[in-house]
Amino acid sequence: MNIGIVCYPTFGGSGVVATELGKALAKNGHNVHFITYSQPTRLDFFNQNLFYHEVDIRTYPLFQYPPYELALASKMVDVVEHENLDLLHVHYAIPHASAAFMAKQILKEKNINIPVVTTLHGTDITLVGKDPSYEPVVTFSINKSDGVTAVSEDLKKDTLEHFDIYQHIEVIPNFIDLSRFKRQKKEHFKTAICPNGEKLMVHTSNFRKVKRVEDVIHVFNNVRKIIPAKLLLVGDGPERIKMEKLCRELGTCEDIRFLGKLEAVEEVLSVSDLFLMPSEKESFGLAALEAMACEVPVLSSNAGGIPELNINGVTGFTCNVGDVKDMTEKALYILADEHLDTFKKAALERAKEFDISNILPLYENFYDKILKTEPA
Ligand code: GMT
Repeated sequence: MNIGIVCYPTFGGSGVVATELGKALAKNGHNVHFITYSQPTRLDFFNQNLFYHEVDIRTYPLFQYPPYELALASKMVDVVEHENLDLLHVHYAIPHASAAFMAKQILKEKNINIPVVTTLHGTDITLVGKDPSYEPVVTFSINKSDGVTAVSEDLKKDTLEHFDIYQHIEVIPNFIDLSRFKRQKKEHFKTAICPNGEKLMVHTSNFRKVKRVEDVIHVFNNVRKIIPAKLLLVGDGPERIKMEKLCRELGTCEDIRFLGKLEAVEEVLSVSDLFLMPSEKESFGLAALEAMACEVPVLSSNAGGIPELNINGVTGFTCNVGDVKDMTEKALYILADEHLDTFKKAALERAKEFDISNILPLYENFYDKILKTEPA
């Protein structure tokens, strides 16, 4: 198949899923054409079946806001036509699904039918999409897609509850490449960070409000009063400065390291004992899956689709959003020497169910089904 993938090229979960999916499809013999405004962060290797097309965004003094959606639609038209694409797969509804609809209509005028698959990732539905300034376009472009997937049952439910959707939504969960995400021998790194055998807690995110990084710091602060522990914070974003201030106020700075946007996050996960994800909303929780693949148990909130991944009492615990007291108790339970290994093993076993080899065929079968459907 010749497949076009449209996504955000950044560190965000939707871009990571889209890029890793494209890479896996290419390894399976498909030609994959990425269409984005810059090279996707995880598109970091050469494969003869992988192609990248950059969206040219021309600005003009009249434009207070350069019309990215138009430039993207035009690029989609160009790539579909000249690379003979069979299907466009757009990740994140805004503005990719509506740009794809426009491209599809333009191509129809040229007697080209291009099926569009839209994957909903989370904030395009749970936060931004619901906003009245976007809702009508989001509803329309989901309904006009030829196929729609969501990354969890919870996200599907949320979409059907908040938007007037008549299109079927197929749930295809996030996945992990276990050949990359696995526990590596990095003991020297652990000794450098935890010289006295402290337990190592870790959080990775884009430091947006919805991630509740302050709960991570409060839970850590409570834990370290009882057992020796350190905390690594990976990623960066709008809440970072406030979080640094909070560490200073709590006097925890010497036990916390802000590592910024790390590419080789699996190296940090390889030496960690507990991953924290106290998010207010989370459609799936890809970062938690990456941790579990590296044998790290997860202490999370029970928001959104997280409980579909993190099994309460088995691979970690799921607590009510903001319940720092409960999270502290559960963190101490997991970190206890007599429990930790059992949780670590269970986390890995659960992660194996989401290996790319199990999830890739779900996308391929879905594409086949869409391609066999007569155009409306
Ligand atoms: O978590 C973020 O803020 C990034 C966001 C994105 O769109 O890039 O991630 C969303 O998509 C991921 C991949 O499908 C999911 O694993 C995340 O749970 C989801 N984030 C939220 O729902 C907040």
